[in-house]
Amino acid sequence: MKLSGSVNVLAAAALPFFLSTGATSASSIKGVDPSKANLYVPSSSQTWKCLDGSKEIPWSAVNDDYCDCNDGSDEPGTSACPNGTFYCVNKGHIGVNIRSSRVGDGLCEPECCDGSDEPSGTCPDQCESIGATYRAERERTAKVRKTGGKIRSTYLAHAQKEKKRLEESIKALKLEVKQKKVEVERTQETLNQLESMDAAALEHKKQSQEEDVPENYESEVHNIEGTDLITLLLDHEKHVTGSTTQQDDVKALLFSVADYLPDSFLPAYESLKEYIINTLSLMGVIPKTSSSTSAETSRARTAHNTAESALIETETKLNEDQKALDKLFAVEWYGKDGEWKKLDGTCLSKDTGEYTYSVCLFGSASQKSNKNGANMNLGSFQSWTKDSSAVPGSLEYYSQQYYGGGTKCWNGPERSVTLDLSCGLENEITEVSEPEKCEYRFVGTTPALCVPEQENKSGGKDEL
Ligand code: MAN
Repeated sequence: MKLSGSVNVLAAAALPFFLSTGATSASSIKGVDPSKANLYVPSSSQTWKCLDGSKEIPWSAVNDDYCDCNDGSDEPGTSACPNGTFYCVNKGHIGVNIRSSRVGDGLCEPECCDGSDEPSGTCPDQCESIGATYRAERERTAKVRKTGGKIRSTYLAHAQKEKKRLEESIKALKLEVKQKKVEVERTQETLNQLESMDAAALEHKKQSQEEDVPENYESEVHNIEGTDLITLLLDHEKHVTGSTTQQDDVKALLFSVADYLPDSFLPAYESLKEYIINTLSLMGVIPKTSSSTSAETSRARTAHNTAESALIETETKLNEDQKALDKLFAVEWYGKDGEWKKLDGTCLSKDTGEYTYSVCLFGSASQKSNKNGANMNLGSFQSWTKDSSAVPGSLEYYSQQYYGGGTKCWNGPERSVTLDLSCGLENEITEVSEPEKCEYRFVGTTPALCVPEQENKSGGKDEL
């Protein structure tokens, strides 16, 4: 296999079976990982113990191309043991362990760039150039990580600012709620007082006219509930007053009805009457004037309603701010440092020719036809990665977002998007594909993932 170009460089970095993490001096025994070199020493009687301690063999049996040890440790430099490993020194690049079954198979494995796993002369040693390209690439990504990290720290600062803003707002809103509750109580008390005064006045009026009530009227008004009140009142108007006018007469009629009602109907009647008068005046049937409910009572009721609405509005806002604060540093939302909050609602697009794909982070994703502008809903934010093995809060966890519940595909699932993210200087979508029908994959970059190297969980590397 020919080794050249950046693909092989990346493969050499990504594919190693084991990266060495041990000592830097190579063992004199072929294929031994430097971290185990001190274990490959003969006893005074020229014997050697398998690394699992299961057997003692002559020192000469080490790397004799015959497998003696169950753990394969006696053949680090040959392919004799199926379960053994071979260490490629890869001077100039990174030393790696490969499976010993690959030793002497005639293939030049990219990860063993020095060709030491094959007989001399089979594979060229390309570690110097591969190592140099690899280091240049690492340097570049380290730079991006560093610059991106600076952008990321502005995201963290944004979260802190947002935290402060919300905390202050919550404090002020709590105080406001307290004050508005007092106002609701105060207006309620005033209203109660005025209503009882109105009721007393009504009672007085009723008593003074009681003798005029027809004997059978009480039984008739028992049917008042559920009756079309307007019809009832207009009938009443015809029969009692003989009037057919629409304005003051309607009101006069409403007021006179109260005089004939039994006590138990008065409160319900009063509410209905006010409603009718208000409705009629709104419709322009009658002019807006006072009713038997005093103008003060109407004003008190309006004030109470206004106070109640204002309280509800403040309580809603308080609730919203409280929720926003809870989400700000929640691992499953904007991250334990709140680094994602800054990107909440940031929309990214990618034109692929046929469609323009978009995603508004933590919102929804769409697919817009460039031909006719038709927009397809690809789903809304459901969670960070769907890979349950990713530890919530880890870099891996934040490297993928899932958007689901989009427009249903004909004969298929609801449309959904998996957004794979990595560290980059820009917030952008770089690739879009549809690996399965109606299941889309967006690939993108963001500074939010540019964390310093030590926070990154990748394993140790031992460059030679
Ligand atoms: C539309 C688009 C495509 C999708 C088909 C499925 O044409 O949303 O991406 O594959 O519908 O029928």
